[in-house]
Amino acid sequence: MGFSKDFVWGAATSSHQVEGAYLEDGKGLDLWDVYEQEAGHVYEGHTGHVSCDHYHRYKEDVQLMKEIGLQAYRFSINWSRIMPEGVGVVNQRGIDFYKRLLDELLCAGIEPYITLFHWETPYALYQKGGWMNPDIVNWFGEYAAVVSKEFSPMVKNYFTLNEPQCFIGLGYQNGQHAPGLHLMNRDLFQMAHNVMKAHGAAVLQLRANASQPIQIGYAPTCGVFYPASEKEADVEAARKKLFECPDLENWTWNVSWWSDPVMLGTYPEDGLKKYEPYLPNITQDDLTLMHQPLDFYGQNIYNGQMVKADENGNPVIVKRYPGFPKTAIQWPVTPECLRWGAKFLYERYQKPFYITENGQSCQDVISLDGNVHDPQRIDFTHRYLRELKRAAEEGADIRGYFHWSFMDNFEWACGYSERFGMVYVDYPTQKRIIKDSGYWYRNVIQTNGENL
Ligand code: GCO
Repeated sequence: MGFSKDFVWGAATSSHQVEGAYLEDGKGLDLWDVYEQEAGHVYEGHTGHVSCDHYHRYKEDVQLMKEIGLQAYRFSINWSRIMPEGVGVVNQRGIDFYKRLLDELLCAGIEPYITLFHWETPYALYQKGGWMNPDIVNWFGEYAAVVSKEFSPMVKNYFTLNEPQCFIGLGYQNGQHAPGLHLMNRDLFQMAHNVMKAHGAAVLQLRANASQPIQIGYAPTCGVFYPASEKEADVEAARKKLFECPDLENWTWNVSWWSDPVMLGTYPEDGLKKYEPYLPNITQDDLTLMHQPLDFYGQNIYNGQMVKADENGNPVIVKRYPGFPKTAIQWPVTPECLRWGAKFLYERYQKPFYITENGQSCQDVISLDGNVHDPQRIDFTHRYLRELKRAAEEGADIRGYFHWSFMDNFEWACGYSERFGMVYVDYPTQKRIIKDSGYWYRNVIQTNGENL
C-alpha cells in the first residue's frame, strides 16, 4: 500500500539558518543576531551574518532542489527582514527577496510551504517584551496579514510556528538558546499562552488576507515515546507517556500543553491541575482564539524513548543500552518514533499530518573523489521512512515529509559544527555539493517510497 499517491516529498530550512545578508537591504535585527554577538552563546562565536548566503545564492539552491527532485520546500520568512521593527513599516526589498525566491521555486515546480516564525523574533519587539507582552498577539497577527497579502498569490501552504517548546523552553527556561534567560514558571506559562493566542491571530489574519484558498498548519516538536512491544499494555503506556504533562522542571518539553489548546480548544486537564499555581488567567475567548480551524498538523520528530508498561500499566522508560546508536550531535537513532509518533498524534488530533522535520547530523567531509559520502544519513533516513510508511499503512493520514535539512546550515548554539544537510556547504567558498543522501532521496521521491 505505501504512501498515498499525492504524498509530498520535501526538505526544510529556516531563514536565520541559511539566508545570511544579516542587515542587508533594510533588514532589521532579529533576536538571534543580537544573541550571537555575546561571547559564549554560540560555538566558536559563529553567527548567521553570512551562513549559506542563500539570500544571494537562492537561484543556485533552487536548481539543486530541482536536481534532487524536491516536490516541496519548507522555509521561514524572517519577520524582521520584511518588517524591520516587527510592526508598522514594511520593507519592500525584503518582500522582493521572498518573491524572487518564490518565483524560482514555482518555476522549478517546487511547492513552497512558508513557516511564519522559526525563532526570528524582531529585536525591536523583544525589547518591548516579546512573547511576554500580550500585545504580541496583535503584532504577530499584523505580520501574518502582511505575509498573506504579499505572498498568498504564490503560496497556498503555511505553518504558523516552529517548535514553541524550543523557542520558549530553550530560550527562556533553560537558556540554551536566544535570549539565554531563566524565567520563572509563571512568566513561562504566560508566554506559552501568548504564543498560542498569537498562533490563532495569525491563522485569522492569514485567511482574511489571502487572495486564494490557503492551507494552514502548526509545527511543534516532541520527544516521542514508543512501545517496547506491540502488546496493547505497552502501546497504551507509551501513548499515556507521550501526552501526559511532565513535572514542572520539564514542562516546556511536552506535546499536549502546546497542542491541545490549538487542536482541541482546551488545555490538558492533568496540566491544569499540576501547573495551577503558575497559570495565567485563561478565558474561553483565549481558547476560542487559539483553536482556529486548521488544515493540517505538523511535527518535528527526531528521536524518542522506549516505554513499557509495569504491572499496573504505568509507563516505565526502557533505558538505552551502552553504545546505543547516535548521531554526530549525540541524538539517539530511534526510527520507531516516526511510526508511533505519527500514529499517536494523528489519533489524538485527527488532522492530516506532516513530518515537518526529521534528519540527522553527520561528520560529513568532502572525500578525495570530490563527493560527500554520507551512508549513515542514508541508513538513518531509510529506517525512519520505513517506519513512517508503516504508520501510513496502519491508517494515519500522513500527507508529507520534510527532511531536515535541504542544506548544511547554522545549527543555532552549535553554529556550523553540525551538518544536517543533503547538500554540503563549504562555507569558506560557499561551494555546494549534493551528498550521496541527496541522490538517494531523489530515488525515494521518484518511486514515492516504494524502494524503501
Ligand atoms: C529544531 C529546529 C531546526 C534545527 C534542527 C536540528 O528542530 O531545532 O526546527 O532549526 O536546526 O531541528 O536541530
